[in-house]
Amino acid sequence: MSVSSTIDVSNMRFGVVVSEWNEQITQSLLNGVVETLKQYGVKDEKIIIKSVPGSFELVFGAAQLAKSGLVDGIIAIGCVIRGDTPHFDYICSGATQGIVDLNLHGNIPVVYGLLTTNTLEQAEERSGGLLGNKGNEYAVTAIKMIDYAQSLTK
Ligand code: DLZ
Repeated sequence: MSVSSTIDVSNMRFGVVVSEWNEQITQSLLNGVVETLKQYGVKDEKIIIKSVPGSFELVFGAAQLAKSGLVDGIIAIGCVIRGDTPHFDYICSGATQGIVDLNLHGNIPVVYGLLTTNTLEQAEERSGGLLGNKGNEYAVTAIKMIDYAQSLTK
């Protein structure tokens, strides 16, 4: 995935909400996001990064950041790893539906950066390991979606 050179990122402000659970994974995803945003010319001062305790809190975190008016788009980063209880399903469905609702009812795009895996190894592979870093895709998606939103208001 890449961003067209016709897209101007200079007027874009990014919010990133990161979950502390499975921090080693979410920090790697965050690094992937920031690295890619900068690669496309986004300046540090245009990126606001906020932490929340777990993936379930991503929805509140993103909703409040959206309401603040400080950003044009948000990337919600979390990692849920399947355990022995149904907790995985509740957290995944709550966070996922919450992000869907924010996209449907809010004014700015919220990128779904929730990694849901069966094992820690699968999460490692996707956060800078053998299968790349999904954070790169989240950043590209955010740029494209902010461009989409801005194209309708100009
Ligand atoms: C409680 C919990 C569990 C068991 N697993 C995860 C996980 O794998 N990934 C994650 O981001 N958060 C987990 N949490 C915490 C919940 O997201 C949430 O923070 C708590 O239920 C408190 O609302």
